[in-house]
Amino acid sequence: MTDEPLLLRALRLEPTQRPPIWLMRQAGRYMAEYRAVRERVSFLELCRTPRLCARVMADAVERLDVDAAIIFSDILPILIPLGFDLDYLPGDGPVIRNPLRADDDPSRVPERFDPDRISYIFETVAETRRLVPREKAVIGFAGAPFTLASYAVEGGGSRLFTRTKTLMRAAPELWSLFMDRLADAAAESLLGQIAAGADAVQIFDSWAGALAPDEYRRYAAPHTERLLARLKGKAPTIYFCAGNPALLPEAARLSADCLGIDWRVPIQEACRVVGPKFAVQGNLDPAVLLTDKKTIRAEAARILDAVGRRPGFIFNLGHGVLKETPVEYAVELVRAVKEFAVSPS
Ligand code: 1CP
Repeated sequence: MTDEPLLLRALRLEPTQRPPIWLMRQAGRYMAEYRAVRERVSFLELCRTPRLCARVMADAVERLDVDAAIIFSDILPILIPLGFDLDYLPGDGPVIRNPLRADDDPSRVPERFDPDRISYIFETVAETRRLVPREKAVIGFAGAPFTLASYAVEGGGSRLFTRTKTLMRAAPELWSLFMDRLADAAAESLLGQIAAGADAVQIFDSWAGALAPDEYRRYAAPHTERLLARLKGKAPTIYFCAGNPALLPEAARLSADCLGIDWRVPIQEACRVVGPKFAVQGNLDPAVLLTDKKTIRAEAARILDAVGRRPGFIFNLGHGVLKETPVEYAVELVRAVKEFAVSPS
């Protein structure tokens, strides 16, 4: 199949002529087209309008000429059907007005998750698939249980995660019940996205790095594995566990197909730690995209050289595109990766 997305071959660890590339947060505030859409609609309205989500992502994919479109959505709206009152405040990010607390009754955690309440996410996948060329992969996504729980317990973004860490220790049964429900909700979301046409799915564990390895093993990993187990055989999975390189050996025990690597660890070191079983995705520091074209090219070449001919490498940033990023610098990165990889220096 000639139009099979390069990303899918890399996820199966098959040799590819060059590594596929896409960028986390490739559609967002750094793009004027996105800012224009957001002048007209709130962020939640945007997430609930599949036609606009697909347009925003398809335009970004065309502009950057990346190999994959992640759907335009967010990890947090899944909390709404679980009874959380979610809002996004301009400039301040997400807030949850009724966070889960350690002394809450376990009956507050709904017994089952109704995927019909997030059907707009499935429609976004289908619309995105229609707009994006066949040879580019469409990636669905969800938050990992720990990262979702951190928002539901803190009531929004956090730096220290003190309430979350207190709840998981003070009320381990409530924690475990809630984490299982989040894993089930994320599984329902991702299975629906796969049914709607997602070629692969990514699980974002953006804040797992707040945990030490033994805490991660006890309080987070089993629930992430519960989620991954439900996706086995349905579509390839990418697990992005950010913020703490000491967690990589733990992540490498999970049954994902690919591990996302953040910018805090040299890519060759990450490849060594995770071993040959996993595809690997990463890990250019997004701050490099604020420098200049020469530096961007040099840093991209450094990563490609370090990875060498390892099968199953997907070029990406080590975290999302920063909002100050000049779009032409992101375009330059994609161009550089495609050129270097075909004719290595
Ligand atoms: O217009 C705006 O101000 C909204 C900003 C914004 C955007 C563009 C938010 C609010 N979410 C998104 C889109 C988004 N979120 C995508 C879309 C696709 C893309 O362009 O690549 C994805 C994949 C996400 C995932 C997401 N949301 C994560 C995981 C990835 C990461 O960045 O670590 C997290 C942690 C969130 C929560 C969230 N949603 C929005 C913000 C500003 C945040 C982070 C807040 C915080 O720091 O806690």
